Amino acid sequence: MRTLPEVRALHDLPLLDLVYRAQSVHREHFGDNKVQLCSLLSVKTGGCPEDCAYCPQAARYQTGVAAEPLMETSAVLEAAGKAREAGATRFCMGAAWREVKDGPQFDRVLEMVRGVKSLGLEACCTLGMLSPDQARRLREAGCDAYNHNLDTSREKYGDIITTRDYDDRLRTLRNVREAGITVCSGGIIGMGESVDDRCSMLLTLAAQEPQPESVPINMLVRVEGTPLFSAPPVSTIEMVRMIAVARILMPRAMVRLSAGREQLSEEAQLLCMMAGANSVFFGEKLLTTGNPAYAQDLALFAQAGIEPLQPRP
Ligand code: SAM
Ligand code: DTB
Ligand code: SF4
Repeated sequence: MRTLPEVRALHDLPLLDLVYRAQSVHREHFGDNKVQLCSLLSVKTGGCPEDCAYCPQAARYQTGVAAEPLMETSAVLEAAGKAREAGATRFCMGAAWREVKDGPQFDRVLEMVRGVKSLGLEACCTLGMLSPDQARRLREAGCDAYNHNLDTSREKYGDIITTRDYDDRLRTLRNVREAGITVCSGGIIGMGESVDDRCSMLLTLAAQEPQPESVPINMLVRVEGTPLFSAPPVSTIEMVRMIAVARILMPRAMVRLSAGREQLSEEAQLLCMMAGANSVFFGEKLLTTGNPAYAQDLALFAQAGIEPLQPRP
């Protein structure tokens, strides 16, 4: 599937046909009832110079998120240890930076990555733009994955973010790939984009060679003070369609049901899993907003016979 009309036709199939196709593709490549649990920690919160219209951490919006300095490594490793005890196998560290700058702060992030790896967790970072050399240093420290979202289509991008462009995003993804780090890249629905914008973003992701190993699909968390606070909400079914199309276009990727789970009923989350989602953020906080508590998720998985992925030996 290579053209936008083809992807759009898939997206618009009757829902049950679409979910059936996505579930068939999913079973062919995964054939199990496993879900990957990834824990997220904001290691450097707020005060970001970028203008991403959805983001509570952009300094220019009054959202009540206080800017904090980069966390100490010991505190990060304590959080990582707790996440592992709760059952997470991947630990993702997020920083509200436009880009990584060489120096003591980046050195500290490298130390965090080494520490997370020594706990037996997969290490993932999301730190903004990266140069080829910085990507290489992250890989050397043991970083397994780098999250850098395209967020929306190339056509829509300028309405959401003006302080960088789509090619900057694609360049960082290339630097990550070339350093031998796996790519985690996806986007957000609910920012006033059209269905074609959503399909176009998925097409761009799927056209990457190789395709991203991980594709987070976020439903906009509307945070007061951000320009998108009053964006109209998207329906659950739109989320299911997005996940199903991502699964069909990227059969081997971990498709992550990411931000927005607090707005989805448990049944809706299970429908997303039927449509091919096989990973979630685990723990009661995303970066600055809420997420279901550990116990709530574990109870849901137990009820549905979904098993958390075990750490790799
Ligand atoms: N600053 C880095 C960057 O932008 O690449 C890393 C952190 S940034 C917060 C990571 C991702 O979180 C964004 O690309 C966006 O997809 C997602 N995100 C941020 N705010 C969100 C919101 N309110 N709702 C849903 N997703 C959001
Ligand atoms: C991704 O796609 N979603 C996560 C993770 N990658 C870094 C972030 C979601 C952030 C939601 C808003 C917040 O908590 O600040
Ligand atoms: Fe900064 Fe990332 Fe938020 Fe954009 S999404 S404002 S780059 S923290």
